[in-house]
Amino acid sequence: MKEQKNWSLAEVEQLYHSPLLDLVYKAATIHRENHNPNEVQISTLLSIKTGGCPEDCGYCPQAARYHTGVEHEALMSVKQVEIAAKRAKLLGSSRLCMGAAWRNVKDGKEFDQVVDMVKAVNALDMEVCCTLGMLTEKQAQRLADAGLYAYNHNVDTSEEYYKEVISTRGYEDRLKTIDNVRKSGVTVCSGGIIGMGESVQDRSKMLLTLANLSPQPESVPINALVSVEGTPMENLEPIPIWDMIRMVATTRIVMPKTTIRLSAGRTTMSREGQAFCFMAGAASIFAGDKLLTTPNPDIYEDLEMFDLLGLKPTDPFSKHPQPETKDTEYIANGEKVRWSRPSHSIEKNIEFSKRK
Ligand code: SAM
Ligand code: DTB
Ligand code: SF4
Repeated sequence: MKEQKNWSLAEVEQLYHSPLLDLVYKAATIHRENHNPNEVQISTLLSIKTGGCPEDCGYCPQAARYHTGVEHEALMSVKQVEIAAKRAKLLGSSRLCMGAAWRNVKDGKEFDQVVDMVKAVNALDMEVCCTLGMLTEKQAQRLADAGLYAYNHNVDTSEEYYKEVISTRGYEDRLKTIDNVRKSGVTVCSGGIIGMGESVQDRSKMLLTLANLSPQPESVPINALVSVEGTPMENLEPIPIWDMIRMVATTRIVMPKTTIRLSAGRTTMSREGQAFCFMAGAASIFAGDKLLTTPNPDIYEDLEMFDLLGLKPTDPFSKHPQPETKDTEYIANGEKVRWSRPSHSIEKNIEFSKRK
């Protein structure tokens, strides 16, 4: 296997600042060598537990200490999640990312319920991703055993700028959770936000942190800040689209095999701008009229954009095989549900080959 390149800050910054068309051309070439350039994954976000978070992330409308108008909502039931996942799948989503406004995962009834949600969505033949805050190695292993495909935990920015944005936890806490996820065998999804007042050097340092993880994250979401009234970042202006294009292109070059996700902030991006991002290596969008709590483009407008650009939604598990689950049952609405493997599953294939 080809050895992973160790990037330096000067190299990443030089890439970011290179003439835009050279940068995009280089990124697009690498993208085509490693991915199908006409495929973009449609993913859906689902806020399974909203608001009331004890952390002080300066960008986040779900932090309890800011008055943003986000209503606190208790943890959803497994049945509600199943219904939302089926709906998302019908609209073309192959990945469901369940987000909880938690500082960290606590063992107990609520975590057991999330484990059952993971089993239920995996049974629908969709990639299941969770973003629940900090996680121990043991908790990551439980999610892996339930069939979790990916865990999202963003580094968000450079280590230096992180202190300006969040005071209730440190950068090393983020890296520790990412390491716990990696050890469990679940794929790693980690990226960040641009437009929080950080410098280009901070953006480059963030990419350097991610690119120098070994192995590199399978998935990197790039968010543009959605500035929300009531948060300390309420007055920040949206970033120019050129910054997003540069960020996507640089990410593509330093992490050639990673799936880059064009995440928050698409409501202010034109179709031309997004097309440029797909050209530069973005291969996923979050679809549906809501992200976790903030607005997102209308799904039918996104599907029209796919048509216009000739893009095809990516099938689930095209990059990594579907995870196995260790048990066969989960609880939905107080009732035990038998785990039903999708038709192309290993077990069914074995059964089928035995019959022949
Ligand atoms: N509580 C968990 C955590 O912090 O890891 C999971 C949920 S949190 C909302 C997931 C990610 O959403 C954050 O790490 C951040 O990158 C992104 N995010 C939150 N608010 C945002 C905003 N206003 N604009 C852009 N991205 C945002
Ligand atoms: C990620 O990097 N972006 C998504 C997902 N991972 C969880 C979340 C975006 C949230 C935007 C703010 C909100 O809607 O509350
Ligand atoms: Fe809480 Fe996550 Fe929002 Fe931070 S980003 S306040 S940890 S929900």
